[in-house]
Amino acid sequence: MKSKYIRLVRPVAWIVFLLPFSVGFGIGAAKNTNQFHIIFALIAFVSWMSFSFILNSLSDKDVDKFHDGRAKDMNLSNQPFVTGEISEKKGLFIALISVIISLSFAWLVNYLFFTLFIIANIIGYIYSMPPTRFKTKPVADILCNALAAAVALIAGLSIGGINMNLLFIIGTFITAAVFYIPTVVTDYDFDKKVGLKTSAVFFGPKKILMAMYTLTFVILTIYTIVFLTTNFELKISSLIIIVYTLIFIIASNIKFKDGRLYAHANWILVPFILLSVGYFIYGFLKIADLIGIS
Ligand code: GPP
Ligand code: MG
Repeated sequence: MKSKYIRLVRPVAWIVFLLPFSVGFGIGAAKNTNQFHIIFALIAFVSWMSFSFILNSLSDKDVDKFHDGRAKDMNLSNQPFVTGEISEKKGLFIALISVIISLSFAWLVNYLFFTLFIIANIIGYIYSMPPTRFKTKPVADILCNALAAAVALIAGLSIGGINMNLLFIIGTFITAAVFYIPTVVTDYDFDKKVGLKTSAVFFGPKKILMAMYTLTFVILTIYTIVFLTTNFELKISSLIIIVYTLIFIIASNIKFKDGRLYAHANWILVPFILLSVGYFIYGFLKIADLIGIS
């Protein structure tokens, strides 16, 4: 089994937020982007994720013990607060160190990046921890993830600091909501059994998937406008998002049977990691002045 610290912070699951962050980095990067800022930004990102996932494991300790290993990056019943390999006190201590590192390095990037990382860490906290524990509140669970993805995108953009497009940012927020919905529908049986009132449990899987189709229509409209009105790299990005969202929606629809959705985590994880790597390479090529944009 993986190290208890890996099971504590769940790096594979970070990929979900790495994608908007790397898209932002790729699009925002420029010839004069400070390379130290990229390293500082990555440390801030990793520590933010570590903080958010430790708190999530801690607050989910009593429900994760019933997890059967399905549809996740790991079998959550093996997370170290469930197995007792890491004490709550030690976990909280590592979380505290993580948030301090995250904000300290964010401070070294720029003011906007720092402000966004304060917000990102607050979202990580209120999503999992009482009294808010938004992961168990209908709509709030979706909004937290969508907002965290949008914040990650803007933070990524702010590293290089160019090419911010409001419509593209709004599109990212809605796209993140659309990608989050099937995951919460997949968790439906488990969340219902353990008494968590997520959006899927509250509205029912069918209704929440209907909301997803409506939002997909909004996404297609937004990215079509971005495609028609912006430069080459935003055009390509819009096209990628349109095509992948459509494939994802159709795949989710095919897999939805008898009011249940059993979607393997790899439908998200594999394309997300490939796209993240692609955008990082693209950003570095721009910084090295090997690619120009028009
Ligand atoms: C997983 O939540 C944890 C996160 C999505 C981290 C939250 C961080 C943000 C910045 C929003 P979960 O408990 O709903 O899912 P899992 O069952 O995978 O732990
Ligand atoms: Mg959890």
